[in-house]
Amino acid sequence: MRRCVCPGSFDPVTLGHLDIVQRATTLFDEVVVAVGVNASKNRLFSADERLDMLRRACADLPTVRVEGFTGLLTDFCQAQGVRAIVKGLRAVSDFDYELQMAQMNASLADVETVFVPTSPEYSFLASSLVKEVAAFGGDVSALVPGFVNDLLVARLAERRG
Ligand code: COD
Repeated sequence: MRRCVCPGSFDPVTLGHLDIVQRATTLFDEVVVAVGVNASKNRLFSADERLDMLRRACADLPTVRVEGFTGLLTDFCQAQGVRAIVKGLRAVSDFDYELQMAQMNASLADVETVFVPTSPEYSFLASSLVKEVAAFGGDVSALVPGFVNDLLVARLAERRG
């Protein structure tokens, strides 16, 4: 069985992430979406919230499984018996860092990174920008699943107090 891992922080998940996950399902028999839950003070959504979001967003993709991971991604891949990491590439600016991570991961374990080019309509899309635009009242409803937009608006309203 051909399996891959699609890793990320997903804070929050965007349509750009989901496009890569959906396209990975056409290349691999099983896709493990790996939600990085390493401790960080700067997350808008908790690990459990991000896991719930991904499970809900991928509910209509039967070959997708969502798992959390801590520590090194390569340790997670080895524990899952997966040799392929699928990453989306948005622009040349992504490439330098993604190449560095791919080579580091390959040096740590027997894993290959497969790069999937972003769909043009999502090439500008990043979780960080979605949060920034939403925090200033901008409409990001076309960029994230509807329920994620609702959670985002509610969380930012809570934060504003
Ligand atoms: N179009 C296409 N792809 C996209 C888009 C988009 N609009 N937006 C995001 N993506 C893809 C990219 O491939 C990106 O890498 C991935 O989705 C995840 O994006 P984020 O922003 O949710 O996640 P990151 O970049 O914060 O996640 C980084 C990891 C958690 C994968 C990384 O930090 C990691 O592997 N951490 C574990 C610790 C480790 O092993 N460190 C050593 C690394 S060499």
